[in-house]
Amino acid sequence: MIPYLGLPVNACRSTLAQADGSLFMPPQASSTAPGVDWLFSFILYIACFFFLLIVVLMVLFTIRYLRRPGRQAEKTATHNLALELTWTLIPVALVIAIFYIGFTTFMDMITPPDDAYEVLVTGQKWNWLFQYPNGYVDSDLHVPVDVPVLLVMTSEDVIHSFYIPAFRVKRDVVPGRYNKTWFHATQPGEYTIFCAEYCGTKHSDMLAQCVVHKPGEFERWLENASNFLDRMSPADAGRELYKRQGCAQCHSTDGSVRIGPTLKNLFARDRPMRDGSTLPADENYLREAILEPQAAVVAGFESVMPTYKGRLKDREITAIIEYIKTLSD
Ligand code: HEC
Ligand SMILES: [Cu+2]
Repeated sequence: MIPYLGLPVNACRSTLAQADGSLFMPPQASSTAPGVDWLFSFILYIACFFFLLIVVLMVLFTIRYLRRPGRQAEKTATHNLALELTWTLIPVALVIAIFYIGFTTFMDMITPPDDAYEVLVTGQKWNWLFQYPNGYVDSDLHVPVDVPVLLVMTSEDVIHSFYIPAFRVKRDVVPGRYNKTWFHATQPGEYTIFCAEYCGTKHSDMLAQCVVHKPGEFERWLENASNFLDRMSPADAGRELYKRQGCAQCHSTDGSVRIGPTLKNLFARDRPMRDGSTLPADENYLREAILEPQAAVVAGFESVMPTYKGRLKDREITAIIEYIKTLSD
């Protein structure tokens, strides 16, 4: 990946494709985004105004009252009631206004509507998993446009932070507890999901897409995506699972080493283990590698693979194994 303005290119691409983002802001693609931006600009402009006012006066006064030869110190006023009231009451009114707008916007952002569509989110080193009400799991978040969506989020390992800049949504994802956030997407399109909490070496790769579907399309997508095991050959379904379950974050299929070993030419080869033994990579080996990754760790790799026990059904594991077989020549 080539860095572009500090972001990986594939993260930037979808952001750049959306015409209505400004130079400083991503597009406003959720119902709360305009309010958040308005408050941000309001505070920014106030800060700019007072910065200029103070600095300009400071410079003028420095010149005006500079000590010069032959000049006497002028008599200084003790106080000026009108001036003191002005510089107290105006800032007080501004601070109250900022608090009021900030507090009401924040309450809107953390109070999901009762009829929100619920998606379960799991953060893990280093990908996101999204589970829909019918049990289907995907590594991207798909949502309908114009429907409030509630995310119930937890982490498998360390603290992550779920962040969609285009929706102005950011919330920590903490192991051992559930954090919620919600949004109401207003424009169909694809928006990048980031992890905003440094969570280890591949933190910056912890990316996903939020696909906002046009009216009526979301149901069709979910129906299609959920039935893929029935519609496809095991090897094809295995390729889908490899992509959707986040295996691709850590395992390549082209021979290159990522966080884990490549899956290319893995099947039926002898695998060196960390403890010095050698295991043949047959079906049972692959099954155990997916369900009990800690049981036998491949030499030269960290034991960081999450277990998929309870998350993949037998049929799905079989499909993945069939797919891994097709990667051997
Ligand atoms: C967070 C990164 C990560 C994810 C996600 C991940 N793995 Fe792994 N995987 C590893 C690492 C690291 C190893 C090597 C260490 C070990 O054996 O535990 C490994 C080992 C393996 C092995 C044994 C490979 C060999 O060379 O013998 C298989 C098979 C495997 N993973 C399959 C999968 C599948 C299928 C998925 C998705 C369902 C997956 N992994 C998800 C990191 C990951
Ligand atoms: Cu993270």
